[in-house]
Amino acid sequence: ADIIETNTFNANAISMADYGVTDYVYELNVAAAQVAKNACVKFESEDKPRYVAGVLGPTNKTATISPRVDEPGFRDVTFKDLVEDYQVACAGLIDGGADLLLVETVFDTLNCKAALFAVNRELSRRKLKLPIMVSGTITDASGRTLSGQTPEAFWASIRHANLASIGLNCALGAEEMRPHIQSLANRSQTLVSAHPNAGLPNELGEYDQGPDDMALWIENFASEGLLNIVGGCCGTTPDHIEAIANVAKRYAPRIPQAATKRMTLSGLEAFTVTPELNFINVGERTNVTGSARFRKLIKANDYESAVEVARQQVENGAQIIDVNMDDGLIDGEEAMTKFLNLIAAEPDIARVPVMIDSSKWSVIEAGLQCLQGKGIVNSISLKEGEDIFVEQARLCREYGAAVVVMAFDETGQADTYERRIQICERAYRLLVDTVQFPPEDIIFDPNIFAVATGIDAHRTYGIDFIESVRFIKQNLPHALVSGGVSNISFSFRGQNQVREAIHAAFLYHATQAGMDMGIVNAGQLAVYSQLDSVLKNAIEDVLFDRDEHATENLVEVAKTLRPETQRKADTLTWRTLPVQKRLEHALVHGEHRFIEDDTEEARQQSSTPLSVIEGPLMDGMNVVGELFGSGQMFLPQVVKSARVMKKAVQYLQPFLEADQKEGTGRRKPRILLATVKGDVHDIGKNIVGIVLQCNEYEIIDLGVMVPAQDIIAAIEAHRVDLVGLSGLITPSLDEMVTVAKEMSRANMNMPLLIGGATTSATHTALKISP
Ligand code: THG
Repeated sequence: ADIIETNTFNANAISMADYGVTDYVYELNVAAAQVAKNACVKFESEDKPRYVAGVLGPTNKTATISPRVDEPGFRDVTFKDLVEDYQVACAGLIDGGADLLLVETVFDTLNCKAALFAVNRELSRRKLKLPIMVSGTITDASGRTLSGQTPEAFWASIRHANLASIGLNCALGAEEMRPHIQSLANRSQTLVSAHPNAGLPNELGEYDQGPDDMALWIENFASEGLLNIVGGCCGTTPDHIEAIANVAKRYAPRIPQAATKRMTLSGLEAFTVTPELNFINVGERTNVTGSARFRKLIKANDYESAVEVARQQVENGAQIIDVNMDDGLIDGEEAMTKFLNLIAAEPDIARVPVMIDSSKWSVIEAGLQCLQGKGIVNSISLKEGEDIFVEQARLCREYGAAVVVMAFDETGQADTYERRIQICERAYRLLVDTVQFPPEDIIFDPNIFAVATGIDAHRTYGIDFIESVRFIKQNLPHALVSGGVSNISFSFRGQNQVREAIHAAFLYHATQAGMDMGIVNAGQLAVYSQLDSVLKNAIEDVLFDRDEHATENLVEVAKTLRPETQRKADTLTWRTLPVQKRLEHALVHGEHRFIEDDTEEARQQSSTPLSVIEGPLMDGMNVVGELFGSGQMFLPQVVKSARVMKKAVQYLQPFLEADQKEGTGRRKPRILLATVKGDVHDIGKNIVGIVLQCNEYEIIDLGVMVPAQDIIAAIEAHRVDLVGLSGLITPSLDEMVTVAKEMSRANMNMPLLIGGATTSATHTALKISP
């Protein structure tokens, strides 16, 4: 072995408390490091140095999961407790002679983030640099950590810590660990480590895998260049290590991935900002200042309903949620902590990253201490000068968060184009040059203010914001731009139709200029191209300050719009269109009320139920696709369209099945369909499945988020004739390559079909087909 671990897995106060020996933590760590160091010294030589890895174990308490079934917001241990405790252990390890630090068997990334925070504190205090390794553990077939993160999300949550390596240990044998190591190897710019168990335990909890067997499995990943550091965990003996070392030395180490300049956030899943995403929706409703309803719920201590507000945002397509508890009568730190702990227990919400929104630093910090994923701090600024700005930015980095930087300086909020770009540029230079903040983790907010207020000085607010977006995207490399979209329409409070139209027009132009994300009401977005043209013109006159009477004019136009109650009746004029157009309207507007009736009508007019899908429904979805592609629709709207499509297809299902029963009876070709791991999108796949079924195929549908090894196992179990892989997001492209590789490894040569929004013939030919 080149590296040996200290026997300090439980040498932390939280675990030692069970034995009443918390006072010995420092001493135990010193002694353990000395023992290991002595062993190293004994065996090391010029050409064979040996290193001590000072181990920080996970402790026996988790900061992300409540130990009380009926109290999901409760925590047995806090980030602060963990930092304090880990720092003592870390000091002992260093004093005892550890050459590097290894945070291992991480089952909860928040515990790990606390350990890394403590290590960083201790190393800075000593002005010392030591390599830091992190090794997580994936405990079961879910392919996730105990606290629910995928390997990619785990990586995204801790990569800020300047690690020497990331990897996995324990729980699984080498064979079962391989796909998860592959996930890390695909992403990570650092070295990758693996120290699996000697196979899975038998019924008696013993490990049966011998040294040679284990070494064979290790050889399997080493030969493919997945590993830099390798070893053994439970059940392994010196003989295992010897066998592994003999195998490992025959292969070249893995080459780390090149660094990308793309922001990757995480909740339970990783979220990488890519150009295909178009515009990222941050849900605004979990904000006590932005929503009267949410404020009432928090004040009334009705957190259960408040959690539902977050869920509704995510269901409606919010890819991040903004949480704000700033109110004079609410204890912000307490409310933030309580709410974030509660949503951490809801997998459908915790899936997405959190944006912690507060003007009080103490509230932001309280929030940061609750996030196991990589979130966003909203916001920091130069309001109180450079020193505080730099200090807060450094802390954000230590906690591993991205930042929103408001265009605000010592003299106030920027309200002209010049002030906006001057402040953003100044902040960018400080962050990138002084703090070494990664530019892709900076989000500028050049202030969205209300337009059409009647005050002359406000007339350029729209255009100035849009132009500053353009400036930032062109001049401040890799930085992103965001804003609070609903602010723009404050002067039309109470007139939701006008407000939604202003948001749609504003977003259309701001995203064309490069705006990457915005805080929006995810459930309520209008479609730019569907706006009434008189209203749209009046709004654009205001946004672009095209006419000195633009505001009066918009107010006049707004008055001619019918009140809400009448509009309900008006909006039904589309019901008089022919059925094909009605289906299109329903899909584009995400309108589900009449979809079954219209689908039935189309079915009666069609020769087969399948032709309803292939005809008018697909035509409607194509319109949605075009609007999305041209930036006139955003994800939350597409999510609604997809739901309507699903409902239509579900309605047709029994007719499709009845149609098929009249088939021939010969053995049908069998196709396996799956949305690959890391991806939850399945509407396209489901439609393909239905179409194929109607064309006499037998479908084995494995659903979404399917790991490569499950696909391989199912191909074998069902002896399928064809395999179809689906996925919408870019990382799925890599995952499809992985599945194709696994198929080759298993000598499978049936045809492989590739489908999904970001897939292309070129990528398939160049990357997957080989
Ligand atoms: N930049 C950044 N963060 C921000 C903002 C910003 N956070 C807060 C805010 N601005 C963005 N969020 C909202 C949320 C709601 C509304 C506006 C902005 C809103 N609410 C309705 C209103 O006030 O009329 C309330 C309606 C209701 O009570 O339901 O418009 O700019 N970085």
